Amino acid sequence: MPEEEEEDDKEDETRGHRCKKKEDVGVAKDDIGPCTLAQCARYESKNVSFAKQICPDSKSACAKLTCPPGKDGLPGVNGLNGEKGDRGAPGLPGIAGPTGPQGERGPAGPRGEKGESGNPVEITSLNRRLGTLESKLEQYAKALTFFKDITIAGDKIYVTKGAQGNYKDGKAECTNGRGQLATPQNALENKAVQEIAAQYKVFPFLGITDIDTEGTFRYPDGKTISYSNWAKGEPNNDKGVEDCVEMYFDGYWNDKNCDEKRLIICEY
Ligand code: MAN
Ligand code: CA
Repeated sequence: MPEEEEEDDKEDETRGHRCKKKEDVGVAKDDIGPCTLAQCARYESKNVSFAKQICPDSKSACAKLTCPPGKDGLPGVNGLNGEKGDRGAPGLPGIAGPTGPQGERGPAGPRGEKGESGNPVEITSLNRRLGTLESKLEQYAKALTFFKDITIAGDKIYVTKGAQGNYKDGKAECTNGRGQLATPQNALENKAVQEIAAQYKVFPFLGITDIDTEGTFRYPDGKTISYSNWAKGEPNNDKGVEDCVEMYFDGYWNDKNCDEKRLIICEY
């Protein structure tokens, strides 16, 4: 090793640093340390450009001993693409869509609990009015039944004035009185009409005919009958002229010519 360089190394060791030799220039800048004034002068005298790399402002600042790091180089060329990464976590939920159309009505909910009992004062008042109505009704019933031409059968009330007429007259008589010809629709009602007929000793006409369609008997509202009590062999539309219905004293029915005169019994 030449003497000069041994001297350099020695001096470096006393300062705790190692100054770069010419051949080391170009290594990472972190390896470039401070220079002594003597080193700078010596390097400068040998090779100005080298000295400036070690001590860029060697003419004056090299005396301050610090060689600043070089500037960053240009970025290198991009590397090759890496391998495809793992699938990422799901993204955040998107924005809610517009409101849909209204759904169908759901089933009825369960029955609620029984409510509290009503105001006792109101109930007392209602009970008093109900009692008044009941006794008034009883009074009317007594007055009407005294004349024996009113019969109550279930939900129906049968009334007669004892008058007679053909079907057309009887129908008009009853509808004028805001009722209709007697149309018994069960055995109880049939019996009530039968008793009135027996009492007056005249067969009545019922509010039932097959005037619209032969063989199809209907009530005044046009509905087909749901109850009948035909006598044996009836209805037979005798001589093709029997569209009305009379009741015998035994309660059985016979289809009969509407022009005959019969007892008029109305129902309410
Ligand atoms: C007999 C039967 C009845 C019919 C009458 C007519 O009694 O044939 O069906 O309605 O005669 O008067
Ligand atoms: Ca007949």
